[in-house]
Amino acid sequence: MASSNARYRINAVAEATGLSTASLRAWERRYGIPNPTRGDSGYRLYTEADIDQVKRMVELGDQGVAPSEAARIVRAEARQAAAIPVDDAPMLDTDAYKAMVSRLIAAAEALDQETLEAELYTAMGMGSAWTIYERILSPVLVAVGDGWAQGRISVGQEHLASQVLGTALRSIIRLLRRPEAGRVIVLACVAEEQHDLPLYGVAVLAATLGWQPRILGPRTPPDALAVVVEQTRPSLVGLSVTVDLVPDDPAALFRAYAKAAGDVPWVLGGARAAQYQDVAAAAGGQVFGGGPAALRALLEAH
Ligand code: B12
Repeated sequence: MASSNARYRINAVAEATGLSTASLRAWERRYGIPNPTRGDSGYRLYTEADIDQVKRMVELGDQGVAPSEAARIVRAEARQAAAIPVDDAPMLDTDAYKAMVSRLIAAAEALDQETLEAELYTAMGMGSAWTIYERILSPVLVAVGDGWAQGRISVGQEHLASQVLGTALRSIIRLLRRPEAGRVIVLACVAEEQHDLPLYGVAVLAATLGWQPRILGPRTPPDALAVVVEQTRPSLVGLSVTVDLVPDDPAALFRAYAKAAGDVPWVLGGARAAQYQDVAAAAGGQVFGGGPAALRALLEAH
């Protein structure tokens, strides 16, 4: 019996994922992903989630992960995603969050990926998606960064932490996606900026408030942003800068981003946004320097 939102036939899934219909059937047989249902006519019918899972396996495959391992990761992410309450979950007491943050940092310092993932799975049940970001993921990332800056944490430990937490954040965003969601917000890092995880924080709150986040990620040049703005017609563009970038001509850089945004309002945020206040404002952008409450107000104001 086909489930209500299983509506894609195998050819459409092949087109959407870039996999042949033969590979889709082979993966189904070997790895249980995808897992289509059968329509009254006996044809395989796939859901959006099936397509997402196949795309995720392809993405992992492109990173050199073997299909069987990729299937294990996709299933773990689906279990993790299923454990995340969306928004009105009760808050726990502060000590519970602090204890979880310490356990996650300890697992990262021990380079213990299994414990890190298992603790993250537990953390996913500790509040709304935004609460999990604000009270657990963000404090862990800041602590890891400070540990790195003070020489207590190695680049390897920092990379493991940001990779595993990054994967969890991408799962959260995937879970928060609402087909009926309204306006699009395009989120991108400026010029040479590699820190895209802060954008995922913004996207978690935006998605919780009914936005459709489109995350372009690190180092997005103005002309690439222009194409995405043209095609997606967003209601807001969010740019992020976290480290001291030394663009040759910051004024010209932000004029180029302003041109890329066109008539769409754009906001510059991130740990280092304030230093571009004048040039960004002169180019017509708003510079955001507030905390979580201000971020919510900004997203609700647009
Ligand atoms: C993970 C990480 C990396 C990863 C990036 C992983 C990724 N994909 O993002 C890698 C390894 C690539 C990296 C590289 C570097 N990093 Co680094 N990194 C970090 C770390 C540990 C976490 C970053 C993170 O995820 N933050 C998430 C949260 C905590 O960020 P947030 O700023 O609170 O974001 C919120 C707000 O700022 C706001 N916001 C942010 N963007 C926007 C945009 C809009 C539109 C709006 C409205 C709001 C908004 O909302 C967000 C959500 O609440 C930080 C530590 C830290 N304190 O952040 C160091 C840190 C940022 N890195 C640092 C440095 C120095 C570097 C390197 C220069 C190191 C080197 N020598 O190579 C390179 C720079 C590369 C580059 N060109 O960008 C320093 C920066 C110091 C400074 N300010 O200049 C930090 C602070 C570490 C430290 N304590 O010294 N890093």
